[in-house]
Amino acid sequence: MQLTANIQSYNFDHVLLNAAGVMCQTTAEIDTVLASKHTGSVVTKSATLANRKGNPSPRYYELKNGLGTINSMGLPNEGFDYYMNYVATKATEKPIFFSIGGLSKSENINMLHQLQDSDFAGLIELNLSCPNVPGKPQTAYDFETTEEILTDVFSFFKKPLGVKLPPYFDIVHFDMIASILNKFPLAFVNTINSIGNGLVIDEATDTVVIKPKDGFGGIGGTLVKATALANVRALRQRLNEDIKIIGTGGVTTGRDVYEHILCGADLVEVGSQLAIEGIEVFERLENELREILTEKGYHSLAEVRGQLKVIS
Ligand code: RRO
Repeated sequence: MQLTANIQSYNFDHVLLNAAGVMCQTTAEIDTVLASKHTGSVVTKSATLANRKGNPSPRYYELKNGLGTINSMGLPNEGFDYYMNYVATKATEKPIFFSIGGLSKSENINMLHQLQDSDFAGLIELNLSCPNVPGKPQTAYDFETTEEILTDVFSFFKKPLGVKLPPYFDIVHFDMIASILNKFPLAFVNTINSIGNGLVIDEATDTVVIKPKDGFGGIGGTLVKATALANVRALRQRLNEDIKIIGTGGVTTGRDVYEHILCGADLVEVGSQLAIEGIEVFERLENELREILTEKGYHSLAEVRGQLKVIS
């Protein structure tokens, strides 16, 4: 059974990887994801030029009944040079996604120049959707700024680059973001980041469950699956076919992975459930996915990708 995918000349032997932010801040964590026999790749924690401690704790919480998670980590990371040093010294067959999440356009351009001039031979993910840095909006909700940034980036950047998008909730917004993204030679888009600025309340104490921003934070896991599938599907229907899609959001079972692929995902990322279950999640999800494919008589993911049916 082939569970493979490709983005440009990069081949992935497995369809699953972590979502940026989960199990990828330190070299030990990145190594753990890479070493799994059931991952196709790893994405590193979104980097800023300088290292950051992030927001005060508590800043992550698991909702009851497997509903998902809320986080307001605030972009804690070891700094750009740390991840550059990692990819420069790590020998691996798996292509690596290097995620950057600068706090300004110039910070992102600075990091991209350094990546361009380096020997890094993997893929780059530009995070335009962090919901948790106080005072900083989620860039990709501002269509004009998004186009301006991509215009500047592609004026010099030649390596394979994708963008991490926030969830959209309006058909016209799907049209608008897709028409902008289609102007650029993007290798991929990754959809969705967490649903920004949700609020979760502790039943026993009537108190918010995380400290930053008085409790507002990004929602992930089961609660966001329908939104994630809609974004994967809507973008697959609108983007140039050479822009691949990484589906992220609400994956807790092999069936969820299968549904992302039905909607058109090339690779599928696991965030909340990886945080909850640990590295073993990839083996379970891959086994569950294989079972579904076998039961339905498929021999590869290529037969499933984008084949969602609608009611005529
Ligand atoms: O670090 C975070 O708070 C964070 C980031 Br950068 C992001 O892109 N998405 C998210 O849910 N949390």
